[in-house]
Amino acid sequence: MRAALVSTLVTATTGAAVLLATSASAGTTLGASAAESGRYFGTAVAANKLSDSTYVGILNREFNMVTAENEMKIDATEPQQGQFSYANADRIVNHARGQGMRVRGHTLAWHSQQPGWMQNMSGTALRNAMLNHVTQVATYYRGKIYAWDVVNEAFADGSTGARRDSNLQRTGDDWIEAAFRAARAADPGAKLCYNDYNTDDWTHAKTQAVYRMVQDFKQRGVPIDCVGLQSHFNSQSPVPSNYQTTLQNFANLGVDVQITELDIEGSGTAQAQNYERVVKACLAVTRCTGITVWGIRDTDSWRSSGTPLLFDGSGNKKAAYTSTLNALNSGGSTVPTSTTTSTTEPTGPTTTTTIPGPGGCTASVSLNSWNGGFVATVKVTAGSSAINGWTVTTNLPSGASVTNAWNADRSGNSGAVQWRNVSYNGRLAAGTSTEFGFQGTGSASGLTPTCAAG
Ligand code: 9MR
Repeated sequence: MRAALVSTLVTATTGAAVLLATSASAGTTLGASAAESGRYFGTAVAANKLSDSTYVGILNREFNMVTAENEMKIDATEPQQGQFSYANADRIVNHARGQGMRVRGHTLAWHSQQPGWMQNMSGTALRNAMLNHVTQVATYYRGKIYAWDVVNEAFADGSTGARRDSNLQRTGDDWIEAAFRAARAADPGAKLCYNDYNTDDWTHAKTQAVYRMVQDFKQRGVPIDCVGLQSHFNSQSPVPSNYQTTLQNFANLGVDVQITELDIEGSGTAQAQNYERVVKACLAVTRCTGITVWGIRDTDSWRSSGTPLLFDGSGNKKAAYTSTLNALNSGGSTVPTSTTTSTTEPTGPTTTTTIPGPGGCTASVSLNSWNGGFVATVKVTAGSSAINGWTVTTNLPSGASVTNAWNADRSGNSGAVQWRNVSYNGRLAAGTSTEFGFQGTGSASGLTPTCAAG
């Protein structure tokens, strides 16, 4: 059930109009309640449980984001070098999309769950094999993934703040940024995340090390859009008192923050209160855009003996479910969403403008049409922060196709066409613009471009 929305048009300090939505009534499921503040609520899904009706009933009712628990890992998708296997991952992606849920991709490059052939590789051969894997898998799922965990768990635990030793790390420190660049090239529309555990406590050396890497990537223009905090908690690793500080500090680097694998061992009121703290911390941080729990029922968990999830083994809602739902319904910051306004002048060009949140970009199109063809000029404008690159998506109506383009790299020529900046027009200072254009056949009326920075 979607609550009615009360919309307020406000003017941000930059002068850009931002549409804020406020909830007028509480949601009754995790996904619907999270959506009221512009967030998602997701779960890890195992393909072999999609035939379990209790499991699927809860999945379809409560969640609006899905992560494949194991099916998109390297050993699953490339079991033999160069032979890709997507059947189980596709079952999850197709189920999610069929239910209108989005998908987080997990994971393209990781020291663990490598197929045997990759475990035995090193040096340039491994680097190339890793980049080929990233490219192939991200290309196969292009347009279907909301966010990719491009690199998972690349930092060591403990007090050193060093990279984790692995065959991938031994190919050179730049393996992480190389993976991100390959992922961006393969799927410019997906948000690209770095994902790790034990990065929840702001004072930990590992948290600081990941923070410095993300800061460095942003400064050098390495494409990164989000940081995933896995957030596996138990008595040895409790929810830290500075958890919200950690989320906020990452967000302040200009990336989204996502809680990607949440589970909290325990039971009863104590567990319920811990879930409430985590949810409220996310809601307090504007760029904390969603929460994923690592499984549905306690019996589905990788740590089932710790009963760390929101539903018991029979699928009943636990106290932790209720506290999570109540926390989602308690208000909090609203994630700035891109909103679209459109004006049509019957005799002149059509102009459509997308208004971004801070740090994003807008795209507007001016269309000159004739019977059977058109020229579109697209203006890309940075939001309230400078951007290092942009990707614009234009959904062409059926029958329309692109014949010629300038000032942008293109993928596709019909349907959802994606446009990526070229070398000379990716960097835009706050509020400044650049233009690219294309010519096509058919009709492009009603074109509403969207823009993603990064
Ligand atoms: O939940 C996953 C479990 O089924 C697998 O056996 C395990 C193998 O590595 O991976 C689990 O998921 C992990 C995730 O991919 C990365 N972060 C830690 C998760 C829990 O181990």
